[in-house]
Amino acid sequence: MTRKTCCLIGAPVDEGAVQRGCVMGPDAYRTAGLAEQLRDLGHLVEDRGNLSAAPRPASHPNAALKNLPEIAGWVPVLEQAAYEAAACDMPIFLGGNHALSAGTVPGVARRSAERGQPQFVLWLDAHPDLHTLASTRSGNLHGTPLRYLIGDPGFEDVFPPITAPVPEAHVCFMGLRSVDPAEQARLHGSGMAVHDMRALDERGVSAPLLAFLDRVKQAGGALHVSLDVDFLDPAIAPAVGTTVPGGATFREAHLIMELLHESGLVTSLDLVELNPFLDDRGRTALLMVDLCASLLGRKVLDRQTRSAA
Ligand code: EXY
Ligand code: MN
Ligand code: MN
Ligand code: MN
Repeated sequence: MTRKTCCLIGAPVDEGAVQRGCVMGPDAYRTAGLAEQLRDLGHLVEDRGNLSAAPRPASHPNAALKNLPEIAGWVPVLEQAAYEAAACDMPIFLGGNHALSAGTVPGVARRSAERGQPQFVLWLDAHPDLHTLASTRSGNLHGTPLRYLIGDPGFEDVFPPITAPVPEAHVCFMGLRSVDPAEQARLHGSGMAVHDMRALDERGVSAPLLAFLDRVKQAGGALHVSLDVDFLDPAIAPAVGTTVPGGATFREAHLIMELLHESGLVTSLDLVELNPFLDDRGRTALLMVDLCASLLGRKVLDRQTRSAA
């Protein structure tokens, strides 16, 4: 297995989620032994501690928006930190709620563009997070990052212009099961690969994922994986503020991570929406660490040991 330098970057972004508590996410991953598990696999681990950001003046006509100055302060800090961390083999951003991806993805995409690599994104989530600042009804900004990072209008004067937007055809969703009308409208007819839970029920996780990975490989692309805790079924991952029944099972999630490892295409990772305040003796944090270890190469048997079909 290829030894990687994994950089851990804590992004304790608490504003923008429904329930406060994601601020404790980065340290919960540390307590759950993320660094030790990665070192046990032979990787080098550099923990860069937690980022912080001051609010920036920001306003928008949508009165429902919550904590806009705080998130407007986070995005440029995260973008620069992600750009710098993308010099590592595997930057791992420890959330914090999903609004953080409005900074991490543009940052790693800027690095990929410098390398002449197209950026791809795998969004593992019950939600597409495709609202603009105007379309969100809840005003929770963790429902908007994907719309921003593909370069859609509607974020001007609040979030910075993106130097390397991710082409919508380079986005793949898996696990969707809670999509608002405005998000459905943006998804319909778009170039995004949309594999909701029904698709996974009918076709499994391998076929859709392998098809997407083949496109990344053909393009010589860099792949950012954004793993939202609520992608998983709440029965195995209760520590998240936006649970939706009928999520991915333990095995489906592990198979995705193992296939991602075997592809060798993943160049950055977000672990988002963990809320330790809602956890049960750290079981959700431990599961997310377990999945991260699978993405970084931990497996039960080598392919050669496993019997063929
Ligand atoms: N679509 C709903 C909203 O905009 O409020 C729910 C968003 C949940 C977002 C979490 C991060 O995945
Ligand atoms: Mn999300
Ligand atoms: Mn979600
Ligand atoms: Mn969520």
